[in-house]
Amino acid sequence: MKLSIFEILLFCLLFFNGLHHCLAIKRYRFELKEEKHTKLCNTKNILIVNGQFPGPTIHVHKGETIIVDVINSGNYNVTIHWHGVAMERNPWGDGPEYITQCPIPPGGKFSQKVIFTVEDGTLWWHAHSNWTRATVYGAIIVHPKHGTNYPFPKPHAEVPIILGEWWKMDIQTLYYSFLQKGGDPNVSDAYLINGHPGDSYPCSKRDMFNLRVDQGKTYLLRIINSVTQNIMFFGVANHNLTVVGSDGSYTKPFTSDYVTISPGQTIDVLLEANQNPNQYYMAAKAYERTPNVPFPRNITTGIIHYNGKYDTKNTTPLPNLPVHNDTDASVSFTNSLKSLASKDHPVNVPLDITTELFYTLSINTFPCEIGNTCEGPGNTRLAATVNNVTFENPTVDLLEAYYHMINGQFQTNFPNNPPLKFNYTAPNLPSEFRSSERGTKVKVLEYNSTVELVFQGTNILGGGDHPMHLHGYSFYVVGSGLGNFNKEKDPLNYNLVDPPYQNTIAVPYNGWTAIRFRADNPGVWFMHCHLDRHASWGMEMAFIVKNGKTPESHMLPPPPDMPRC
Ligand SMILES: *[C@@H]1O[C@H](CO)[C@@H](O)[C@H](O)[C@H]1NC(C)=O
Ligand SMILES: *[C@@H]1O[C@H](CO)[C@@H](O)[C@H](O)[C@H]1NC(C)=O
Ligand SMILES: *[C@@H]1O[C@H](CO)[C@@H](O)[C@H](O)[C@H]1NC(C)=O
Ligand SMILES: *[C@@H]1O[C@H](CO)[C@@H](O)[C@H](O)[C@H]1NC(C)=O
Ligand SMILES: *[C@@H]1O[C@H](CO)[C@@H](O)[C@H](O)[C@H]1NC(C)=O
Ligand SMILES: *[C@@H]1O[C@H](CO)[C@@H](O)[C@H](O)[C@H]1NC(C)=O
Ligand SMILES: *[C@@H]1O[C@H](CO)[C@@H](O)[C@H](O)[C@H]1NC(C)=O
Ligand SMILES: *[C@@H]1O[C@H](CO)[C@@H](O)[C@H](O)[C@H]1NC(C)=O
Ligand SMILES: *[C@@H]1O[C@H](CO)[C@@H](O)[C@H](O)[C@H]1NC(C)=O
Ligand SMILES: [Cu+2]
Repeated sequence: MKLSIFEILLFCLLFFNGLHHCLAIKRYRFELKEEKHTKLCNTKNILIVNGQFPGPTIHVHKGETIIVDVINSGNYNVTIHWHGVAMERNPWGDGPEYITQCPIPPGGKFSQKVIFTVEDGTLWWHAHSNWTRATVYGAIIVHPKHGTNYPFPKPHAEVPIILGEWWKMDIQTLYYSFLQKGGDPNVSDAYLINGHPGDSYPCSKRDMFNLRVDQGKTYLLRIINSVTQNIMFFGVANHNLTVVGSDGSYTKPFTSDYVTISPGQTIDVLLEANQNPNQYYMAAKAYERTPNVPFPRNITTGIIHYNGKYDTKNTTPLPNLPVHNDTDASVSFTNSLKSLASKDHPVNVPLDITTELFYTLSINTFPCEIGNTCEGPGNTRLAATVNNVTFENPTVDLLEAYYHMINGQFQTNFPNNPPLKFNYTAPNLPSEFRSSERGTKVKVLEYNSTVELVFQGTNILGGGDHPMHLHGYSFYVVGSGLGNFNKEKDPLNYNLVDPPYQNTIAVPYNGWTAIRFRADNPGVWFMHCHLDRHASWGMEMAFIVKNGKTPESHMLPPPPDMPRC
């Protein structure tokens, strides 16, 4: 079919909000396929994009729209999510399986329109279908608008540092065995930096990420945590890091010798190559506070390699990272994040709150099926909840069910408060608290309502840190603390001046975190813990944000090639 220029222009105006966007539109091709990869002396097939691991980096400028043609040449259903991209009015392209779309079947294709608006900095993309994200991920770099600069001196070079995880076994096998046994998943065999385990793992001595630097120059490291089961500490030996951004938003610069980064988060840091020419380790390791939760204890390493002549046999020490259960170190880094709050990068924290929500986050149990044995405590099956509801996927995705009013897929009675008030963080909570209710419940928000949501971690079954991720929005993190949230006292200490603007925030172990956002992006938006085991146990829910009154505040129509269930 041939289109006339007039038809092309009309098409542009209708679908891409104007000609400029249409002509500037960049297309990416993402082909997913199982391919051979070697790590830790073991070769196996993994699902990857365009033969690359980590996958390709997407480069855009602030405010651009791109189209990614996702082609599934693999053997399993899959979906791709653009993590941290608000996707204004376009939940259709967001990606979470059974929330905004049905999976792309093997042999299928879906062209996702990814709409960038306010995002500025580092984000990432990953699969959002069971645990396929373990190998399917890559960086998204949002450069400043043409003709504008960073709010810091231009670095000599920019480098994504993607933390990942590697299992010797197949991910589907891992996932099904996890679901079947009802306990914690088998821990991974290695952490990775840009796909490389590094020399603390036997068989990987030479498989190490290597960054060459010139003395006297400054490098922007765009750190992304794509690990599936742990918050991580990261650092570079003998070097301080100056944090300048997080989750696609600039921060007030601050200096630290380590970074705490949750799965889902990005942290941008400036590394000044200001030491004697040598080789210096970078390293990452797990933060895990919950006693008895198994986690990989080894570190992953990479090398900062100064250009020049020196004796490379002089091994430098590893960076001095906090101990694995140092909650103070984890929390104090996160609490240092502040928005830039400048004239060019203002904050817009909602001050008049119309919708107050209080959500508890718990690890729970279900009885094991009769005749089966389960690995949860006392022969139970582990579960997890938000306000005591264990989320279950619908059979038709929520967005489709909402848009086409298909009955019976979800209920709109997600509770604003937990069903029971108790001392959430007290030791030895009664074992009756461990059971939960299964359901597919959503919270409906009026368009333009201003939401305050307080997450409260509970100590049911020992507590945990929960990196909570909201799709469709970034939110201001106005407060956080250890213990129980105090409705009278804690709001007095909220930061309403320069709170960080995040899409993922770790609710501390037996603590709370308060976030605020304006519900001005209509659609169906998933919210979940970004530790995959907690999400798979049910620590998930979704918001439906209604359309506003004007056509510009309505969801866009669905694209013609939405995958079907
Ligand atoms: C994902 O997991 C569910 C069970 O939770 C299963 O029914 C479904 O087949 C899985 N999808 C793929 C692609 O493995
Ligand atoms: C998980 O780990 C256990 C203990 O190390 C091992 O026996 C089991 O085979 C592993 N499971 C899978 C699916 O590999
Ligand atoms: C962890 O690191 C130690 C010391 O480098 C090494 O001996 C050990 O084999 C590593 N463990 C794994 C699982 O690779
Ligand atoms: C890192 O920063 C700390 C605190 O500002 C300072 O004491 C230390 O000397 C710095 N280290 C390096 C290697 O610059
Ligand atoms: C941290 O772990 C160490 C063992 O490695 C233990 O002795 C200590 O009590 C733990 N601290 C906390 C706060 O759990
Ligand atoms: C909750 O439990 C903690 C830990 O035992 C205790 O310190 C605190 O006083 C309790 N709070 C209330 C309101 O009972
Ligand atoms: C959660 O719901 C279950 C089932 O209704 C109930 O037995 C349990 O007590 C509830 N737990 C809490 C902490 O509200
Ligand atoms: C949203 O609400 C604010 C007040 O909180 C109001 O100023 C603004 O006009 C509203 N926007 C829309 C599109 O309704
Ligand atoms: C793939 O997705 C389709 C559509 O939702 C579903 O019917 C099918 O069971 C899925 N296959 C697997 C293996 O999960
Ligand atoms: Cu969690």
